[in-house]
Order: sequence, then structure tokens, then C-alpha cells
Amino acid sequence: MEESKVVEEKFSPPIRMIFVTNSEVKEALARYQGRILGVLSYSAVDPGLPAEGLVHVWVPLEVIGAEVCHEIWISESPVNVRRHGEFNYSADGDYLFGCYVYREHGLEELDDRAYSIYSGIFELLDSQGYSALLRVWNYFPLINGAGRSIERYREFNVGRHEAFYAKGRAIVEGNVPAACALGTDRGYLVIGFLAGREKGIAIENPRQVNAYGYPGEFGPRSPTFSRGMLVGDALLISGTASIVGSKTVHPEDIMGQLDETLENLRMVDSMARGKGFRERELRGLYLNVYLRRVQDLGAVQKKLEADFGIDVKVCYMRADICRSDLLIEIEAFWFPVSEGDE
Ligand code: 3EB
Repeated sequence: MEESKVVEEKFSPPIRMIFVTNSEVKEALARYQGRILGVLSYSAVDPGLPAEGLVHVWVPLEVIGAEVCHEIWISESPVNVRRHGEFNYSADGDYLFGCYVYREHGLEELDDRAYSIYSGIFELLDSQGYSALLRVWNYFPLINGAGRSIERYREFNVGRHEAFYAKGRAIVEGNVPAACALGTDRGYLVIGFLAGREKGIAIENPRQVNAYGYPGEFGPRSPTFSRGMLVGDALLISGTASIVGSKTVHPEDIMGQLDETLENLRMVDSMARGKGFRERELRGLYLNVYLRRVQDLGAVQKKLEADFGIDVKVCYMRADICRSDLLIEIEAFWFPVSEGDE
């Protein structure tokens, strides 16, 4: 009985990600050569990885309390790396990982820019047959700064939202990717994305209004992301913050925001378990912690170590969060651990 049930489900093969430091990155690139979907490098200065044959994005954020962190996304199968217009991407037959870097000249219309980038992403995905957008990384400078008439994050949301509709993606449950959106200090707009031939299982959080259903007070068009996505046996949890319903709670209180964020992460995890997520080993859990203020590092680190122990890998970064009253955002990636994994 068990077996026939498994056969009916669509098969999405495992995808993995590891964090490595600057001193480990060369060895890791060699070890996984030919199977790397992409690398996101978090670093205040360009880490200068070899660009040839590698989809690589430099995310210009300062890593705090540790070495530069590289996030390496790994496939089970051989990966082909290609270029398509402005995009570098790789594909392995099941997943496609791409990136786009726009070197802004001054602060221009982010709604138009987001619209054209997201339209381009959807065109690429549709042309290659990986039409399910699973996870997006959004980084751009001065996210809380003023745009032409509204905040730049809100401007970005307008263009992103419109592109979904323009490219035939209804903004409804199960149809929006997991994501994060953070503000950097310097001038590049960076977008990374993971897509699949098969859809993932989108996760929402009953403690929060779905982001694409946020009311108008948060901008003319809602952000288009889900709270998490199950991809094969992996759980990809979106940037998560101290929001209950649609409102920010505990403004100016880092520990209050951290507790609320952890409550939201636990709820997303529990909803994912209701939809088939199984992993319990903390060794397979990776967290990216974005802090608006460097001075909050010590207290946050202490609390996370007390809650999770030392098995969990954590990368702390200084970033602007997309609402000006948010001090912290945490995203999580949780992969099954197999025997033999270090
Ligand atoms: C929130 O819950 C916090 O605009 O893509 C988290 C993850 C947030 C993704 C996005 C925004 C985004 O609304 C902010």
C-alpha cells in the first residue's frame, strides 16, 4: 500500500545547499564541480569567484561575527550552465537556477525595473520548460528609501506583482514562490531564482495574512511570495519577521521581534509537516539571519544558540529589512541528513 502511494506522487529529486566559508570555497567548488546549480556569496567586498562555468551571485552584504559565507546549491545530476540575455543560469533537467545583476546608475524606477526583470525570468522559465518558480532572492540598495512617489520596496512590489499577471501567473495560493527581500548598502540590484519543472508545495502561515493578501496600507501592490516551499524533501522557508496578521509587532524591541520571528518559523515548519515535510535533525538546518543593527548580534546569537544548539549553521548579516520598523528577518533551509554527511 505504501509503495503504490509513493508512485502516484510526482517525483522531485533532492536538492541540497551548503554554507562554506571563504577558506573552504575553492575546495567545495572542486568537489561538487559539474553539479553546482549556483552560488550566492554574501560579502561586503567582491569575493571574486571564478565566473567561468558557474552561476555565481555576489550579494553585497556584510557578514557579521564570522567569515564570508557562500551558499552553494547542489544538484544530484550533471548541470549545464548557459547564458540567456541578461541572465546566467544553470539547469539539470529538474531544476533551473538563475541570476541577474543590474548595476544601477543612480536610483531609477524600481517598478519598471522589477517588472522587466521578473518578466524576463518568466520568459526564460517558460522557454526552457521550468515554469514553476520555487524560490527568489531579492537584494537591492536603499530598500526603505524614497522612490519617485513611494518607498522603493513598495515600488519594487508594484513591478514584481504586475509581471506575475503579465506572464500568466495568477497570484493565488500555491502559485507564488518562497522569497526574501533585503536592502543592501551599495549599488547593485541582485536577483537569484530557483525554478522547477514540477511545482513545489507552497506553505502559508496561519499566524500571518498571506503576503500577497497584505492590505493597501503596505503599498499599492502586494509582495508576491509564499511563507515557504517544499521542494522534493527539502523545506525552503522565506524571509520571516515579526509580523502577526499583517502588522509589525514589537517595533524597536529586538528580543520581542526575535521571539515572534521564531514563533512564525515554528508555525511554518509545523504547516510544512502537515504537508509531508519530515526532517528532524538540526544538522540539516541552515539559517540566514539579517540584522538591521550590528549591535544586536550578541543577544540574537545567544538566544539562537540556546534554542537550536550548535548543530545549526547560521550566517549573520547586516541588512536593511523591507519594512523600516523591522529589526530582524530570518530565512531557513532544511535538508534531510543522510549517513555519511559531515
Ligand atoms: C514579511 O513577512 C517580511 O518581498 O519578497 C519576507 C520575505 C519579506 C520576502 C519579499 C518580504 C519578502 O512581509 C518581509
